[in-house]
Amino acid sequence: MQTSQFAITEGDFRSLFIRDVLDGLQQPKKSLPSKYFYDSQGSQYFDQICNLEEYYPYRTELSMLPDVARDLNSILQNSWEIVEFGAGSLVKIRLLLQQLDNIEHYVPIDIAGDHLRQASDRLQQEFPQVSVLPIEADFTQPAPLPETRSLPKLGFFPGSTIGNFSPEQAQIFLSNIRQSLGKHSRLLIGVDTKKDPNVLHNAYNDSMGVTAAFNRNILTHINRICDANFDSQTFAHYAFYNPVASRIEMHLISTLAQEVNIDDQMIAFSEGENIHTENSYKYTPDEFLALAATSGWDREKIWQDKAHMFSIFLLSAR
Ligand code: AVJ
Repeated sequence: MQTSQFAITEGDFRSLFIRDVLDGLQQPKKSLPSKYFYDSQGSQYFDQICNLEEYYPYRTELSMLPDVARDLNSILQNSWEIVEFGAGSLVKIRLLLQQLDNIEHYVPIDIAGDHLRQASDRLQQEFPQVSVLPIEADFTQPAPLPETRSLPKLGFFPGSTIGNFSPEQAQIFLSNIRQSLGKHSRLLIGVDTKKDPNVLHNAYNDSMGVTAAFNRNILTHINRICDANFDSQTFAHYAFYNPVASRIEMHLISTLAQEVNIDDQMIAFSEGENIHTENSYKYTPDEFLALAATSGWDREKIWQDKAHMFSIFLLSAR
């Protein structure tokens, strides 16, 4: 398999990482970009989160995909190309490819290049009739798609990852992919729904403390890459549902006054000061459709599980 021409070097990654971290921590209200949860340890914690009883989104979406794929197979006529944003371990795409007869190309985009290439090689062997064309890139940045025969494109964005963007950022992202996927494209997107706030709360406050470890691991990741000296045990995991903003907020709260060195800078924390590490927005189906409509995407079909814990939308480009 070829290496992508868009691959970024380790040095680039480190300097962008340091710049993002210092930008976030030098604001009066400290924050960190949630994409930095995902080093290999963080990806392992995330996999553990997906297996938790309290964390319903992953298993609910997974259980819906076989039905979605069956319905989709009668909608998608002729040849299609699937482009997946933030493809991870390529688990969900299998449930689609098992039932879709008309997929010629599959283009998974993910920032974790080695992991992506290994998973792509395995997928290629399982589905020899589909050309698997991985791209190592940060899917939040516009990146050129491979020059393939001009097939109509189905974007795939599962997991409610869209919830990590603010509604304004989500609108920009959806418009951008509407542009890059082109005319006649469609988008299959998984979105977490609004529900009993106690259920939402528990999904981000699991009894085993896996989400807490996942949250704190962002500091360990910063230590390793940015030459920093966070003591992650001095930060408390704090996650709650904010019904006014329609989002789960995750924070790390310093339990003492302390100073932390990052690269050649010093960042001071007072006791009780927070770092905002993640938002996870929740949408009613109508709210999400209204947002998508402002980005050039029209409703084609909606699937929901019986308990309305999760929603999957098929949108078509206007
Ligand atoms: C991968 C972004 C969908 O927001 O629910 C899980 C990440 N954070 N537990 C989410 C996450 C804390 C997850 N997404």
